[in-house]
Parts: sequence; C-alpha cells; structure tokens
Amino acid sequence: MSAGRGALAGLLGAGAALVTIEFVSLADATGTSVTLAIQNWFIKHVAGGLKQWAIDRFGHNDKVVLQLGTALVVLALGALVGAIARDRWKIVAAVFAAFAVLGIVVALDDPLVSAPVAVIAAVGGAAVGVGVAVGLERRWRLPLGPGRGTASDLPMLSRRGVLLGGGAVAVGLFLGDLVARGVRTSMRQAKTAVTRALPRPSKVTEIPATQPFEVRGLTPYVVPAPDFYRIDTALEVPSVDAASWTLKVTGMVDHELTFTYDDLLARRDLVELPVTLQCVSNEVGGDLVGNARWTGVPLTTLLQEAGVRRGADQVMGESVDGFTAGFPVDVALDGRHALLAIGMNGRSLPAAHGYPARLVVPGLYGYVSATKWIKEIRLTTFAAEVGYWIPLGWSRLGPVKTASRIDVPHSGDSIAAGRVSVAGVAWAPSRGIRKVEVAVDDGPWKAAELGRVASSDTWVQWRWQWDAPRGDHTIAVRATDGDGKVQTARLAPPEPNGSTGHHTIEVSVR
Ligand SMILES: Nc1nc2c(c(=O)[nH]1)N[C@H]1C(S)=C(S)[C@@H](COP(=O)(O)O)O[C@H]1N2
Ligand SMILES: [Mo]
Repeated sequence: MSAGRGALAGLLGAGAALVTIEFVSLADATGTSVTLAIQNWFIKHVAGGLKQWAIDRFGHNDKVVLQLGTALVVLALGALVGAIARDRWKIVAAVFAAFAVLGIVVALDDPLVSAPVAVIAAVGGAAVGVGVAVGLERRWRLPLGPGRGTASDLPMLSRRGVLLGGGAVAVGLFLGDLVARGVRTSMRQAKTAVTRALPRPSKVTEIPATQPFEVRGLTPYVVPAPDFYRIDTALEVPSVDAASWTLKVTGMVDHELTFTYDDLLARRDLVELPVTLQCVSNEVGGDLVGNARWTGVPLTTLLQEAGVRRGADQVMGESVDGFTAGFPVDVALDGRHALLAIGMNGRSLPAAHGYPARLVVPGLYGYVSATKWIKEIRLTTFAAEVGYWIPLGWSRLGPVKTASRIDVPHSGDSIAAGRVSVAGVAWAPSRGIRKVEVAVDDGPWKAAELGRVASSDTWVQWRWQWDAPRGDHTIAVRATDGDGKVQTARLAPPEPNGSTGHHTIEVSVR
C-alpha cells in the first residue's frame, strides 16, 4: 500500500465527512451548520483581529475564499492522515473522532447552532468519513481476484484503477455537496425572501417629491434596498422566523419587556423617517454609506416604558447571531430619532438588512448602533461589556464624521471641455449639512447647489456646474455641517473611528 493511495483514501474520507455534515445540517437549515460555526469562530477569533480583515472586508469574496479555504484545509488534513496511517485504521478513526469533538465544542458556542443536529452531523460525518477512507484503502490494498500463490505475489489494483475509482467518488461527493447546498439555500430563502407591505405609519417624515437638479450617475436621495451597502460578520444572512421571534428589553431597567413581531407590526404606533447610515470602514470617497426610509418604533418609547435605571450608561443591541453593538444611553435619549426598525423603504426589512427588526441610530456608525436581526436591547454599562468590534481595535464611541463624496465625474474620467456637472452627496447625520464646496486644482472653494432634504438625519445631494478648461485637473469637495463646522482636510484611515479628508478626483479634459 503506497502513501499516495492512503492519502487519496484519506482525502476522500474527509470530503465524505464534509458532505455528510452538509446533508445532516439540512435538518436545521435555518440554523448554523457545524462547518459554518467553525468558520464563524475563525472570523471572530482569528480574522477579526487582523487589521487587513477590518469591518468592511468580510465582503462576499472573502467569504467564498474562507469557505473554499476551509474545505481545502480539511481535505489536506484527510490526505495527510491517510498517508501516515495507511492500513492502520484506528489512527484514521481516532483523528476523525478528535475533529468531530472539536467541531462540536466550537459549534455549541454559536447561538444559531442546534445542539442535537450539530452532534449528529459531526459524529455522522466522522463515521462516514472513516468508513469511506478505510473502505477505499482496503479495496485498493487488496490483491486482484483469486489466483495462484500468496496474496502478496499478486498485483494490486492498478494505479489507473485507483485514480478512476477515486475520481468517481470525488465527483459523486462534489455533486452531493452541490445538491445539499442548493437545498439549504432554497430552504433558507423560503423563510425570509418575501418582504411585505407594512401598516401605514402614524407619522411620516415626507421625502422631497422633486429635486432642483438631476445628474446622471448621482446617487439617488433614497437608495433602493437591493443597492444599499451591506456589512455583516455572519457567513450566512441569519434566517429568522418572525412568528417565533421575540425582542426583549432587559438589564438595568425597572420592567423587562418582551415584544413579538405582531406586537411591533400591529399594536404599536409606527413612525417612518429617512436616516443615512454609514459604516466606520468607509474610506474617503467610498460607498459604504446609504440613505433609506426606515419604519419602526422610536427607541425612546421602548426605553421609557422599560424605565432605565440609574447607573446604566450603555444601550447594547444583541442579534440572533451573537453580534453586539452598544452606544451611550445619553445618545438614545437626547432627542434624536433612534428607531427599532421593522421596515425599509416602505416594506418589511429585507433579510440582508436585519429582518425582522434592527436598530437605526442617526449620527452613529453602524458598528456601534445598527444591530440587525436584533433579539435583545440590554441596558448595561461600558464597564461591564463592550460591543463586538471594540476589542478588535475600534473606538467605543462612533459618532459619524462630516463627509462628502463626488459621484460624477469619476476619478480618471476623460471628459469634453465646456459645461460639466460635478455632483455627489454629503452627510453629517443628526447635524445636517449647511454647505458644500468644490475646489479645482487647489483653487478657491466655490459653493455648490444643494438638493432638498427630509431632515438633518439624511445626506444631501449637491451639484456644481463647471466650465471645464482643457488639461488635467483635480477636483476636491468639502462640506460644512449644521453646527457650522467645516469638514477637515486632515487625512485619517477608517481605523479606529472613521476616515477623514477631502474626496479628491482627477479628470482629464479634452
Ligand atoms: N447582527 C449584525 N448587525 C450588524 C452588523 C453585523 O455584522 N451583524 N454590522 C453592523 C455594521 S458594521 C454596519 S455598518 C451596519 C450595516 O447595515 P446594513 O448591512 O443594513 O447596511 O449594520 C450593523 N449591524
Ligand atoms: Mo460598519
């Protein structure tokens, strides 16, 4: 028996274990599978601490890379064990069993894991994995057919036979994996894919019906949900069943409260207001910012009903997937329009944006405030606990810094000389924007025209008409907030509490 054959058997055994876990996990498709729990653990405890894997970096691509990487590591480990163990099947069994135990321990720490399903998946996966690895190894070790002489005199299954057989098993596993994943995705989507209309809010902050200007390529004042930026640590968008979901207000309160989805939807006065939400990881000129109409219950109402006890200085949101974000009680009660939101742009929240409910706090970056898939609002202290991103190097407080962005033209564009509309958005949610100015080639600042806004919680669209002369030029933008403070030119990176600096683009005019 060669090490190569042992390795191939071990690799296929590991693959069979993964596919088995995938199938068993369908028993609880809306929960987290053992494999995903391990990846979530990795994101939280390993990747989250790496600077280059900052808040916004868990983009879709990184998640695909992480999933592929996990599969490759497991397959490589299987191959290694197979190559070393060869015909000593007890070693193979011991290693698979050890990984099953490890998987269970990590999985039980994940709030969305169903313990029985995780245990059956891990144990079943290990058992099937050992069966496949040992079975193939034996088959490939046995001499061919009955014949003369002793077994060792006989030729083993040919190299070609092993590769063909192994290849067939690999293809089977791959197809099985695709099927299991496909079923899982559709089972999850069936739960939350539909967004429905909401009851009419009792108070609506109207959106300006028209804007004084329209510029092609300028971001719309209200961003449609499918285009709205997304940030979440979870590998899969949590799939929450609103019928059994509850929201609790707990901790340092006079009365703990519990709400069902129906309580919020049908038995509460809903308000609708637009708020611009930004991610602290947004780079100068970046697109991790958006403005939407949010519908929900004012957070102050809930806090007043619960009665905030003296000494509580932090409102902590916790999501069904274990994410947390906390902000000062003072901020929650200072009169700004913080919402427990159940709707976005007139419909129930899309799954990706926190269905069934989330927090939205004007003027705070999302990482300290905007808990999606929220299950608990806890009154606590900063001394007792801090939110998810704080131990990873981000500031405890996250007020949004005044910012502005040029949407058109794009940096690097080549444009025709003459009249050009330079346009973009500027925001300082809760303070509002008083003025936006543009400077060409470090020349004097010129005031841009401002669009209409619904409130000081939203961004403003701006436009500046430029008589563009031939040549290469830079265009910079800066905003002044509602308090009269001018956006700083000092360049700062997103970490630890938000980027600063003027968005500046380069264009060549022909
Ligand atoms: N449960 C949960 N809520 C979360 C996050 C998360 O990872 N998990 N990310 C936060 C961050 S960093 C931001 S910027 C906003 C983004 O909200 P959006 O995805 O709806 O744009 O959600 C916040 N709420
Ligand atoms: Mo964020």
